[in-house]
Amino acid sequence: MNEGKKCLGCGVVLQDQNILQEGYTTSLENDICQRCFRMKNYGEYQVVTKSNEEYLKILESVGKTKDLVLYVTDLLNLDRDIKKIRTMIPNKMILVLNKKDILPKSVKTEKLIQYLQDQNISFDEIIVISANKNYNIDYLLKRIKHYQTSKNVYVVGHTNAGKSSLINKLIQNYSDSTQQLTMSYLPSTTLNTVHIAINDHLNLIDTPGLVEVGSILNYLDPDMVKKISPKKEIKPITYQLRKNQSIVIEDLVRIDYVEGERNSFTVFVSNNLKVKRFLNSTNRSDLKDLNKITYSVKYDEDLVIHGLGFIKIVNKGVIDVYIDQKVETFLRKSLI
Ligand SMILES: Nc1nc2c(ncn2[C@@H]2O[C@H](COP(=O)(O)OP(=O)(O)OP(=O)(O)O)[C@@H](O)[C@H]2O)c(=O)[nH]1
Ligand SMILES: [Mg+2]
Repeated sequence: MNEGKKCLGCGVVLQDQNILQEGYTTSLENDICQRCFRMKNYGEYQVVTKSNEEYLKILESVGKTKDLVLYVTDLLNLDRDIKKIRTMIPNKMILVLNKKDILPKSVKTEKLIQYLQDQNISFDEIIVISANKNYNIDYLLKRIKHYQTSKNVYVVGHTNAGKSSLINKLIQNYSDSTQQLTMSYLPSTTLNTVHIAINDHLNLIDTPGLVEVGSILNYLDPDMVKKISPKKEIKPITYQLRKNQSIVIEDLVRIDYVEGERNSFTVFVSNNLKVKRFLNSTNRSDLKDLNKITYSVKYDEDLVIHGLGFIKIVNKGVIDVYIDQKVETFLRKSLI
């Protein structure tokens, strides 16, 4: 394939030979591929499955530069292993916590920053933003200027964290460019690096996101992916559960409270999802054909359902979680 012109939306190398392959466009005169064109103009989304091999190569090459890196992660789906990317590349790095707008307004920025500082991973700074709501973007730009070591600043992180959305916001706010990176609620939107000159002193480089195999996003159809992706502030629902009661989220996950005193479960997922409570779960078989994992919950922990959200559980107890076995779940110290 020619190593020539790249799509300005997603970075894929453009080609006009094979409609079934990545990067197809009807004419090489075009600036974006057909997939980006359709996503931008018709909201028609086309799923691409990407391996992480290329991603790791890109990270490796970023690590060979001395350039500043923005590591973007989204607050509803905080990377389980923030250390991983940090230890892979030694660059100066700002941890950018995106999508502040979907957490309840009562959650304080300082508390989120403290939560991550407590994990003892070295970042030059941790900054909370919302790319969609333009929150704290001015401050982020100031800090980029402060830390940058050359013109180039790389933007990395898992898929769907909002890297391209952030860069678009910076383009919109601070440059004359009309270039728009392609954004979508589906994983693997950006397919290769894309360079964007914000001004003479700042060149942002978008990268494809790391695909996390444990994320539920990989296993749902596009409509459902859209439904589980919150656009607005989440209105958490709290359930007081006794032993043998359950919470069921759509037909995605069932949580049985099997052992413990009366306990409080607060569900942080998209408001579009139906959440039900069973007052007596012993006689209900809903979703019990899914894979079961039993957790012993300690005081004040979140059950994280990768890609979907989390459930804050206040007291200790034992829960059974029924979920597709490909989807990763885990406990962590409560975020909120
Ligand atoms: N609520 C909310 N949604 C956001 C925000 N930033 C991005 N999103 C949404 O998150 C989804 C993913 O955004 P992208 O910018 O495509 O994410 P990305 O990190 O570039 O993803 P890849 O290219 O696949 O690696 C889209 O549905 C965005 O609208 C934000 O600040 N708040
Ligand atoms: Mg992207």
